Amino acid sequence: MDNIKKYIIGKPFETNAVIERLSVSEELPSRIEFSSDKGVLKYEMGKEDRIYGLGEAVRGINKRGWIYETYCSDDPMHTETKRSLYGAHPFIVVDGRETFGLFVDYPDKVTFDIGYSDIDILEITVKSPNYCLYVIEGETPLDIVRSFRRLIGKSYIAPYWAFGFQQSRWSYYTSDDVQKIIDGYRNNDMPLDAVYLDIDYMDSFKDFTVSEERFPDFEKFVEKAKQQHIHLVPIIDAGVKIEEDYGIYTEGRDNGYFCKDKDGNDFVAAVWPGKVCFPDFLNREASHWFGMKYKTLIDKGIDGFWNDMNEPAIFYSEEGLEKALDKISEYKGKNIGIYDYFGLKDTVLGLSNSFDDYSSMYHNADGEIVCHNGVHNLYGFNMTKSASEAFKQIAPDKNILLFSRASYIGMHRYGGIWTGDNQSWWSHIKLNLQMLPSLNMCGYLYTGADLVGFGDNSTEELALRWLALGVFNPLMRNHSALGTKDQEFFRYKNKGIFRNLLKIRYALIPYLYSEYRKAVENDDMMFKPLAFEYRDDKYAKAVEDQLLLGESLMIAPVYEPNAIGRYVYLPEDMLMVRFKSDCEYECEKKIKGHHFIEIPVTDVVVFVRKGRELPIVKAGMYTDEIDLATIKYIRNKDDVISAYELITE
Ligand code: MIG
Repeated sequence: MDNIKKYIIGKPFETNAVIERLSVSEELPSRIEFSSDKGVLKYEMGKEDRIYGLGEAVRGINKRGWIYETYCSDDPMHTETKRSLYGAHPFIVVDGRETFGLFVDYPDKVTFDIGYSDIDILEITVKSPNYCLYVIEGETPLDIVRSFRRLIGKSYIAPYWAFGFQQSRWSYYTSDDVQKIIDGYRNNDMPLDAVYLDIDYMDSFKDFTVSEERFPDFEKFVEKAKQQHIHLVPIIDAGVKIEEDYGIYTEGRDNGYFCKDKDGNDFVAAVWPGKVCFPDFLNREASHWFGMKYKTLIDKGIDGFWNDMNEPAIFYSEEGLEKALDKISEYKGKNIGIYDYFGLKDTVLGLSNSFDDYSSMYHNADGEIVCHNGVHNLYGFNMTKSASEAFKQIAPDKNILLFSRASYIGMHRYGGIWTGDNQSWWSHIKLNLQMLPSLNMCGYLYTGADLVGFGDNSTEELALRWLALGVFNPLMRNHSALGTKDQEFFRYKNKGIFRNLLKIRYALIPYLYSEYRKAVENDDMMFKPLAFEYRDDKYAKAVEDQLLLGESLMIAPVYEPNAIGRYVYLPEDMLMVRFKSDCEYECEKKIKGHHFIEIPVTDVVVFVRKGRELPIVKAGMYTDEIDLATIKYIRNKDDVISAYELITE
C-alpha cells in the first residue's frame, strides 16, 4: 500500500478501523497545514474542488458547503442543518486541483468544515489531538476509494434472501399482527421475504426475551413463517433492563460486564425498559458474553437481526434526571419569562444523549479504563462486531443477516447499516439516493433507508416514487414509526402498481446481488456518482441526483411531488429501459446529452450503458422462487464487450 501514508498524532486509541498495519511516516504531509497541537488540519481548496465521502451524512454527494461532525447521534430529524447522524465516517476524498483521500481515524467527534466558515478552506478539527491520519494518493477518486477500502477490509456479505423486499413497522404487537402482514402481501400477490419484529416482541423490552403472551410458541411461529418463505428479523437494543430475575442483567452485573460510572458502579441510564445498564463492548469478555446471547433467538430459528439504539441512545441518566428535577423545581412559583422558559425547555430536552452522561460512563478496554467521551463512536461498531463474531461460533454454516444503526469505519466488515429514522418527506427520497455512494465509499454496501419514511405520514404518490428508488436499495425495507399512518404497500389504493414495482425489484435481484458481490470482492462501489466515471465531463461531474449502479446501469428516479417526469443527463449514448412490470418493458435508444424523460408513477426507468447488458428474470413471490432459467439479457449493442458475470448463492 505504497500510496497510503500513515501518521500518528499524539497517543491514539486503537479503533480497529483498519486491517492493514502500515509503517508510520514521520514527516507530516506538506499540503496540509497543522495547528501547533495538530488538532486542526487546514487545506486550501481550489475553486472547482469537490469533496466526497463522510458516509452517513445530510446534504449532497459533493459535501462542499457545509460543516459536518462525525459523532454517532440518535437524532430523528434529518434536516439539512444537521451536522451528524447515527454513523460516524471520517473519510473524505478531495477531487480537483489535487486528488487525494483523508481518513482521520479518531473514535470521537471530528469536525469537517468544508467551505462553511471560509468558502475556500477545508478545516478538520479533531476533538483531541490523538489520532491516526491516513493520506491516500491516487489518480482518481475511485482509485482512492478502492485503496481506502483495501485498508479497512472487505465488506460484510448479506444473505441472498436479504435482497428480497422486507416489511417492518414499529410495531407489530402480536404474532397475529405479523401474520396479517404476511397475508396482506401474499393474498395480494406482492413479493415479500421478511417481516421485522420491533421492540414489542420482547417481554418488557428485555433483550433476547420473547413475550409469551403476544408471541406464544415463538419457535413454531418462526417455523410457520419460514414455511411461507418469510424470515422474521427481531431488533436488539443496546441497553439491558435492570431487573433482579432477568438472567442477562444479573450475569452482566455479577461479572462486571457493564459500563461503569466514575466511582466504579454500574452506569445506570434509562431507555425503553426504564433503567438499563450498557454492556461494555470494548471489553473482549463482555463483548463475547453478549454476542453469545443471540443464540437464544437463533436456536428458535431466527436468522437475521438489527441492532438499535447503539450510539448508545440514552433517554436520561439517574444523575442527569436528579440534576434536572432540582433545576426545574427552582422554577416553581416563579413568573416564567422567555429566558426562564427556554431554560426550562433546555433542561428537559437536554436530558437525552447528553455529553455529561457520556462523560460519566466508563469502559474497561481489556484492562485500560477509558471514558466513553473520547471513544463514543466505537460503541455500535463493537456491539455489531460482538454479534458477528458470536454468529461464527453459534451457527458457523449459516449466513445470518445483521445490520446496525450506529457505526464507525470498520464496522462494515461485520454488518450493514440502515440510515435510521428518516421522515416521509420528499427530500428524504433524494437523501436516500445521495447517501448510497457516500456509504459505499466507506465500505457500507448492504445498506438502505426506511422506505416511505419512518416518521410522519406518507401519501400514496410518495410511497410509489420512493418505491421506484427503493427497488435499488440493497436493504429494501419499508419501515415506519409508531403512531404514523400505515404504509405497507398492500394498504394503498393502486395495489396493481405497487405489485408491479415490487416485481421489478425481484426481476433485478440477480443483477443487484451480483453487482453487490463484485463490489465486495473488488473493494468497489456498487453505487457511484457520475463524476467518478466520466472524469472529463463537466455536466456529469455536477450531477447530484443520478447514480451509476454496477457495471451496466444508470438510475435517475423522480423525487418530487406532482412530477410528470424529470431531466436526466446522459454522459454517453444509452439504452433507456422503461419497466412496467417484471416481464413488460420498452427500450429506446437515447443519445448523450440533456433530456426530459416522462416517468409516470407506474414506471421504473433505467439506462443501460454502452456495450453493457442487464440481466433480468421473471419475478418470484420470494427470492427462492426466482428461477434463473428465466433469465434474459437487455443489451445496449448486439456485440456486448463481455458476457455478464452472474453470481448466485
Ligand atoms: O427511539 O424500536 O431507529 O427503527 O422502530 C426509537 C423503536 C427506537 C429507533 C429505530 C427505529 C425503531 C425504534 N427505535
